[in-house]
Amino acid sequence: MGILFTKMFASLFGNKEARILVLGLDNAGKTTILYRLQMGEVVSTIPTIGFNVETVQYNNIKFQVWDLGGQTSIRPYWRCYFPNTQAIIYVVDSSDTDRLVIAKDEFHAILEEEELKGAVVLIFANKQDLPGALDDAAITEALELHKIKNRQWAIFKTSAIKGEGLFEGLDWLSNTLKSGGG
Ligand SMILES: Nc1nc2c(ncn2[C@@H]2O[C@H](COP(=O)(O)OP(=O)(O)OP(=O)(O)O)[C@@H](O)[C@H]2O)c(=O)[nH]1
Ligand SMILES: [Mg+2]
Repeated sequence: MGILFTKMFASLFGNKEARILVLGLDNAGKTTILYRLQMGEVVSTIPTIGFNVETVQYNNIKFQVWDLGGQTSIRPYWRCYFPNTQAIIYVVDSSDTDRLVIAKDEFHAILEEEELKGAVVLIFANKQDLPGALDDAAITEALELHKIKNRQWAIFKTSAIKGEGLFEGLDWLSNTLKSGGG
C-alpha cells in the first residue's frame, strides 16, 4: 500500500525512477559516459573491476545508472545485475572493428536473457571522434540490430570525449520509458 502510493505520487508529479545498466566490451567508454552524464565532464578512468553506480536526473526521470566492467573475465558477473532493469545502454567502440563480432555476440546474448526481456535498448556507437570510426548505419549492420524482435531500441552516434550524442540518447530513453516501455 505504502509503495503503491509512493509510486502513484511519483508518477503524478513526473518523478519516475529507472534502473539502467551500461554494458559493452572493455574500453568501449562506459565509465567515461557515466561520468560525462552525471558531472558533465571527462574524467580519467581505469578499467572497471566491479561497477560504478550514479544517479542522473534528466527529463523528470531519476536514472539509477549502473556501469559494469566489461573485461572478458568479469562479463559473466553482468547477470547478477539483471533483475529489475528497465533499460540497457550498450556501448560500442566504433573504431574497434576487430572486436565488433565479439561485441555483437555479447549483445545478442544479453537480448536472450529472460530477466532482461522487458528492457528497452539504447545503443551508443561511441568514439565517433576517432579516425576510422564506423557510423551508426555500419554499427547497426555489424551488431545485426535488425534481428531485434519485440523490443524498443535505438542507436545514437556518440563521443563521450566531445560530449556529443549522449543526451540525445537519454531523450529517447526518457520518452520511451515515459510512454510505457521498459
Ligand atoms: N577518443 C575517444 N576516447 C574515448 C571515448 N570514450 C571513452 N574513451 C576513452 O576510452 C578509454 C576507455 O574508457 P572507459 O570509459 O574506461 O571504458 P569502459 O567501457 O568503462 O571499460 P571497462 O571499465 O574496462 O569495461 C579511456 O581512455 C577513455 O578516455 C570517446 O568517445 N572518444
Ligand atoms: Mg569502466
